[in-house]
Formats: sequence, C-alpha cells, structure tokens
Amino acid sequence: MKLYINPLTVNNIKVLLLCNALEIEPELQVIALNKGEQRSDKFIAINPEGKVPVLQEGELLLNESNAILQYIAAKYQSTLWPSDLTEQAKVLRVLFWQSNYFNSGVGPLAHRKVVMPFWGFGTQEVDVEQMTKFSKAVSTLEDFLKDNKFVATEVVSIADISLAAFFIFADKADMPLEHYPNIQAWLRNISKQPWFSKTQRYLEAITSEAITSN
Ligand SMILES: N[C@@H](CCC(=O)N[C@@H](CS)C(=O)NCC(=O)O)C(=O)O
Repeated sequence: MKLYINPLTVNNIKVLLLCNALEIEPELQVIALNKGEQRSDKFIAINPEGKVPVLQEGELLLNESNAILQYIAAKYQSTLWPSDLTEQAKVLRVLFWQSNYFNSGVGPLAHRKVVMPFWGFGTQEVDVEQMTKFSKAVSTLEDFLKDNKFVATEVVSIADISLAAFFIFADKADMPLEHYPNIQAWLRNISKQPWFSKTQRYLEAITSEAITSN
C-alpha cells in the first residue's frame, strides 16, 4: 500500500492517525504542496483533482481522505470501522458532515496560523466570517458529544480519527475551545490514545525541523 500525502495538512493527518492506530507503515510519498507539486503532470495523472491524500494499492487509486480511512480500517478489520450496519451508518453520517460542513469551519485555522507559516508564507488572516463558521461547526460537534464519549458511536471510530485531525494543532492555532466542555473532554480522551500522541510527536518533529531550516 502506498500513500501520497503531505503530512502537515489536515486530510492527510487523518490517514497518519489511522496508520498509527493500526500500527501499519505504508510506503509514503510526500507531495510538496508548498512547491505546487500537486499540480505537476506526474501527480495529476494520479489524482486529476491535484489533492492529497491518495492511496494506491494494486489497481486501486483512491482519493478522499474519509474513503481512505474506511478502506484501510475495513481492510485491517479494525473495530474503528464497525461491522454493524447501523453503526456504520452513524460513522458515515459524521464523516459526510465533516467533509461538507465542519471542514470549512475549522480547517482554515490551523492551516493559516500553523501550516502556512511553516511553509514560509507568513500567518494568514482569520477573519470574523471565518470565526463565525468555526463557532457554528464546533457548536454542532459539541452537541454530538452531549451524551456521548465519542463522536459517532459508543466506541472510538474512524469518525473520531477524522475529526481529531482538525485539533492536532489546536493549541498552536489558538483555537478558542473554552466554551465547549464536551469537546475538551473528548480531546482529553483522544489525547490519551497512543496513536494521537505518536502522530503529534511526529508532526512536532517535522515542524521544528521546518523552523530550524527557515
Ligand atoms: N475532500 C478531500 C480534500 C483533499 C484536500 O483538500 N487536500 C488538500 C490538503 S489537506 C490539498 O491537497 N490541497 C492542495 C491544493 O488544493 O492545491 C479529502 O478529504 O481528501
């Protein structure tokens, strides 16, 4: 199994979290988004959308991070992808919600405040409109977690992995989460998972290298 990724960006972090959870080490090919490598002819032949992550296995070329999470978790028969149809539906509902609504509310914060500066593009503005979208997205997540320890089902699933990726740089990006106690409790719980801390350490190492080489 091969993954085309850029490890600093959120949809790719999801896949790294899952690989660490399953203790698998696929071949990784880093695509330098900061240098426009995603628009090269070579990469466009792999994904005409010019986006990472992409999974390659045999004849299969799969983009869309949440589809990749489902494929890997199912392939390894992990409980992170439940076997029960109703539980699967609950996980899929959160994954589609993440992709359609949550992403644009929360994704830009870490990207503009953490990732772009590491790439040497300076800190980008996070305006009032973006913060309104952020509040809306995290308020819905807060509701998901009202009576539940995890975001989709009673146990941790790829839906938690998908959403947790957005918070891996929460402190560095100064995400205002003080009014969301359920999210804070969920994040404390997620932070204790070895796959989360392992991924966080890996990203810390990359970003500190980036600082030293800047
Ligand atoms: N819906 C896609 C979005 C993929 C995506 O936007 N990837 C970003 C990195 S997180 C990317 O490759 N951006 C490069 C570009 O747009 O030029 C997914 O979930 O995989």
